[in-house]
Amino acid sequence: MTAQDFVSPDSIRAQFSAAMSQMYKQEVPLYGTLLELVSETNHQVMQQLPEIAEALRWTGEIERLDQERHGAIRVGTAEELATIGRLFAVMGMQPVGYYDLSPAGVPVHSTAFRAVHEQSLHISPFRVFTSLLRLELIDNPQLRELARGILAKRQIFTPRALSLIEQFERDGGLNDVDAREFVEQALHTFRWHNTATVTAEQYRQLHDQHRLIADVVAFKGPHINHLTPRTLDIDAIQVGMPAKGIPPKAVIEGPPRRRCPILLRQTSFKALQEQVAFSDQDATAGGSHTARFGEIEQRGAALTPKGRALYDRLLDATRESLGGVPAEANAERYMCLLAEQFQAFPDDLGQMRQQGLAYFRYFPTEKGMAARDAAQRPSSLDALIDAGHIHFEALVYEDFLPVSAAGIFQSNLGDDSHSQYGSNANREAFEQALGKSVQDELALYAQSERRSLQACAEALNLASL
Ligand code: OOG
Ligand code: NI
Repeated sequence: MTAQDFVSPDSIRAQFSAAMSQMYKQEVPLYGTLLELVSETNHQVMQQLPEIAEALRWTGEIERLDQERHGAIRVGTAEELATIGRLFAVMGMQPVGYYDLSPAGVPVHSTAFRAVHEQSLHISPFRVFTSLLRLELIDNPQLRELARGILAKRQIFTPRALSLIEQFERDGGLNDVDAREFVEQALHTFRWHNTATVTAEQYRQLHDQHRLIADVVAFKGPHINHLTPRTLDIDAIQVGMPAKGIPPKAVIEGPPRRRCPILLRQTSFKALQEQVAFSDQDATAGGSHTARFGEIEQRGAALTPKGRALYDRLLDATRESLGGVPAEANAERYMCLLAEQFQAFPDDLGQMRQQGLAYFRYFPTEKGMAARDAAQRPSSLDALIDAGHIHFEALVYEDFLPVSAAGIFQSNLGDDSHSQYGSNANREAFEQALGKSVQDELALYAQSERRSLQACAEALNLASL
């Protein structure tokens, strides 16, 4: 077997993402409805605002938009997390970022598995927000042991998936036939099971401690709990959802509506109540569980540390002046306060660039190319931009936001979950469970920006930029 015969991990990821979407459409029909709404809205936006389509054409995002989605899973043990990491590596996905959800009363910490290079992201931007249950945060020792014992007995991967992962690690790749089989086998880990592994009474105990604990512990595997398409106008989606019979959560998480979107805005619809059979009951006993929900997101510019600090400060100030957590009752006031606070964040790509608030991608223009051998021409980046030799667009944010993720968790778990765990970040323990460190997303954006500057310099025949 030579490297030429291996299917690229990017292509395996694209296949897996398509297969996952297909599976989820069958499992959760509302997801299909949501996809239609998002696709209609995206077409409308591109027709009505050709400058948005133009920007997406520069960055190539226009080609990835239709297949853009992220999923989320919650695993129960360190071994499960480590093996999930190896499974995603077969698809070219690396753990990026560390998210501590404990301040929001959710006993998990998380990372996002995704491709890290812009060329790979262009082929498939599929990402999975992956959370690890933190049994150490459960204060009831008996329940902790019950959960530990149940989790120790389950195997969330098929034997064939495990052997294909080993084969990939040993040989350095998978051929076409093996890659297809891998996709099919890997999918099993993410399926929904309508039979629980615990009795109705055990489920009740786990559930009473925390709904999320029941969701992780009581089932055969880490069912994918949502799959999120990317829209170009989340406000239109929020307004359009009820007409399609989909009730949205009260507020859109993240920054307010802007001309130049930043980071990530997300909304979701409440979890579905689904029938399950507990191990001591049959399917007609009326058992149920709520786990799976729908989510939609709009992505904008990746922010530099300076931009991110400004974002965090404005978001904190908004929450402070609201005097509580945004919910149904204060939703309108929250969105007003948010818009007010964010007036302090420049809504113009040029200003955001000059003030060092966001990361960018740079492209040589036709004019720049025509002048590449001219004796007299500007050579600094700013001058080349002013002269129209270089065009820039914001680098899209590929990651998640902890406050938003907490809001999504909470709306899906019911607004009644409180902050009972305090702040308990423990990145070291997470990385130890994972068996490797998570990558720094800011470093990845900076590298991507650097590469685009280098490519520009080469194309324009300049020593450097
Ligand atoms: C994950 C919630 C977070 C996001 O997009 O921020 C999330 C979960 O509920 O498992 O998906
Ligand atoms: Ni999500």
